[in-house]
Amino acid sequence: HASEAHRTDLMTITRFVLNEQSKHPESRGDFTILLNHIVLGCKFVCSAVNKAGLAKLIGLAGETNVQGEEQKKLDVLSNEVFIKALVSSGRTCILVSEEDEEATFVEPSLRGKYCVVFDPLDGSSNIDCGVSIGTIFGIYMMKDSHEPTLEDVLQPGKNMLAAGYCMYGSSCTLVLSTGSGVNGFTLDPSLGEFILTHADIKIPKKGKIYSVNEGNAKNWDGPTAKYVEKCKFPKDGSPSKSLRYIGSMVADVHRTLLYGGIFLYPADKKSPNGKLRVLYEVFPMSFLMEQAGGQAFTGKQRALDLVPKNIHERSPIFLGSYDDVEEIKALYAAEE
Ligand code: AHM
Ligand code: MG
Repeated sequence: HASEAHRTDLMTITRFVLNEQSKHPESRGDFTILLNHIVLGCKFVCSAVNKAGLAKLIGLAGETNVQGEEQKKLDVLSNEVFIKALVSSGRTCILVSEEDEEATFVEPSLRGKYCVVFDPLDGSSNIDCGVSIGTIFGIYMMKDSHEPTLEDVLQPGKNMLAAGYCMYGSSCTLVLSTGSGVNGFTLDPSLGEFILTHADIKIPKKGKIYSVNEGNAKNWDGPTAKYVEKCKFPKDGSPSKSLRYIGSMVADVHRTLLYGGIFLYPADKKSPNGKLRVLYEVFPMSFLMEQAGGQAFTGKQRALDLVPKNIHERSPIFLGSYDDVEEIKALYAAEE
């Protein structure tokens, strides 16, 4: 009985990834071990976010608690947890975090073959008011296992082996792609396990929602302005689109993935490269979008073809439903 199987035969994220990896005869479980450490970080951050209001973890950086220890801000704490979990996995070599100016090179005795780029807690403006925030990550394989250099992480997004995010929202949801589709897992707090709840996510071919910070409109370029105008006042008789904008990339992208539509963080006159970071925001989300049947475009090219020159580089990004991104591509092509 299928329904009974659902209740007793739990597809945890570890089991799921082990199944996937078993298709690769050369795999020795290293990826599964790495992922387990990422999952540990996500569970920790989830629990810290849930307790944040109560435990006064928020906004107290610099202050001391009763034990005389310094209280850490949630984003600083999350970063430390991920760095320590990733290093101790023994499977990583280079770590790039939004929180750290410099990349972390893992000491030789703990070194593995993977590079992880991540934003431990994205959506900082939403932390203090309890709105959804998330962790974003991407995984590369070292080019060669000799001396690691920054070149190992300054690779185009299409070279990523895996990417994902975890959203700390009304439930804790981890969305992952290892390059063969996209799957979503929800944390069962009573088990402490992520259970497969969204198998093989495909983004609708066309959506009814656009998602952008319209407060920046006065500084937009022509194609972005034209596109948003079309969303509001379509000339072809199609219905106008709804606007949804949380200001938390993970939440805005998650909704876009499930409901369809487009998420935009364009260039503007004040920030000619947009706001979002190539390595740990734009690439992982673009990887997931493509794996779900959508597209990701920078205004000039396929986002995953970008080759970043430095680890904190930014890029404009338009991502979401295939047809919607096709429209913005056409507007940029007409500009040239
Ligand atoms: P952060 O890394 O400081 O949290 O900034 C990234 C966030 C994204 O989650 C979100 O898409 C974007 O910034 C929102 O920016 P804005 O407030 O300019 O609309
Ligand atoms: Mg961020």
